Amino acid sequence: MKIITTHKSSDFDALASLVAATLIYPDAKPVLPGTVNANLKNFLAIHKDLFNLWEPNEVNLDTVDTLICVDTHSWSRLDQRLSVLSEKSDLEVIVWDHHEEGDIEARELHLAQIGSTATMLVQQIEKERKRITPIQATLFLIGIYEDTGHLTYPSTRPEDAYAAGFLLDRKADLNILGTFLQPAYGKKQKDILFNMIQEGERSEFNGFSLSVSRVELDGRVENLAMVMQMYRELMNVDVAIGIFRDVPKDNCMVIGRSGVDDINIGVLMRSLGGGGHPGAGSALVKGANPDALLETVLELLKGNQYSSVMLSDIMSYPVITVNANTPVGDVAMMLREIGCTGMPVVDDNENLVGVVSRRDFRKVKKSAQMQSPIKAIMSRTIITIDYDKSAFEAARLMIRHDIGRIPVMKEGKIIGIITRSDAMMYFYDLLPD
Ligand SMILES: [Mn+2]
Repeated sequence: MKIITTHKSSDFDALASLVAATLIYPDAKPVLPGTVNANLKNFLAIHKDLFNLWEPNEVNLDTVDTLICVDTHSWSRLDQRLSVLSEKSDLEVIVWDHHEEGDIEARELHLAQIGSTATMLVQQIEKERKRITPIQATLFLIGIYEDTGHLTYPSTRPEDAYAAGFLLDRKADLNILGTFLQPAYGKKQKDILFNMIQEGERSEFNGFSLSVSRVELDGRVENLAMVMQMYRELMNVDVAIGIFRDVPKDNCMVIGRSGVDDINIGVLMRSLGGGGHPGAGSALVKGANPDALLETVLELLKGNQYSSVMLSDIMSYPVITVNANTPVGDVAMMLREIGCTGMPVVDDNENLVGVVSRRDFRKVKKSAQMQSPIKAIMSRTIITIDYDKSAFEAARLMIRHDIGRIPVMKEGKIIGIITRSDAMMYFYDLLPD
């Protein structure tokens, strides 16, 4: 006999994967672990009969020759009643999982770095052209949405969004989905936020306002990121830090939010082993003492290691400039050779006197003009930025003046140039460390 199973404390991705696997392996029995999470319990209260699920003690394990594991491949995460299977030497094992770690050895191992396991199985269903009902499509979509935070978590891959599109096309019902997915801001989140505000300590550092809260959680809570966002807004501070200690798991989740250019939360979180963006980030620290962790965070904040990347770190240099008397034709050739769309124009003393970009060459009407000095067609409105300003400021200038490159100045001299792609590299966190 073949059975399919998934991890205990099953969530929607687990159930979705379990049911999806029955379409790929129609001769296998889906075995749901005895413990499922609260949302799933509500869902099953209504939908259980539709899926023909089995309990572990309803299966004669002696006759099981094939085990298909979905959304986990760790023996310790399976229902304990199935653990005897680990001693079967001739057991055929097939795994579909998006978790990297696991100790179940499989003959057929399907692992992917993807937002949800349901996505992997939906891809397979699509490939095999299996028919799915609207209810199945709804369940699979709930699985994907739950594990990807409605396609917003950083772990989300294009495949998750494609699978979601495929399921909507197969009539997944968004109303049902809304009913069973935990409301983003529910009672649990409200209680946590209330506690945080009551206990939040407001302080100042390096001229910025900061609010910090430590919270003890009894297990996993969804959407803490959103709670943090609201916390920073309500406390009305530049920087907000939350340390959430998951007591049963003995780990701490640090979540930060910053509303100012000079404090880069992503950099701070990276030094704690996490990640993020200038305005928001998080890190999961195992076995940490929240007080010690808070101290580390404060030290990082105060110790300048957080400090926003300065333009001089991300700008392009050396800058290729052109003398104002260079003939237009020569400049055109230079630009083509170096593959640039524009460059700063300087006088004989290397002072910036203008900028020339491809657009300016449209002013050239007669070929004789190719001999004129570049200063005849260059643009004399010069927008520059000082080297100690932030990437945010550079981006704001680019948007306001509709320009794609800004000379970076130090004591009146050009020391570099910041382009749109430099700024994008920064905002999308693509800078090499
Ligand atoms: Mn999952």
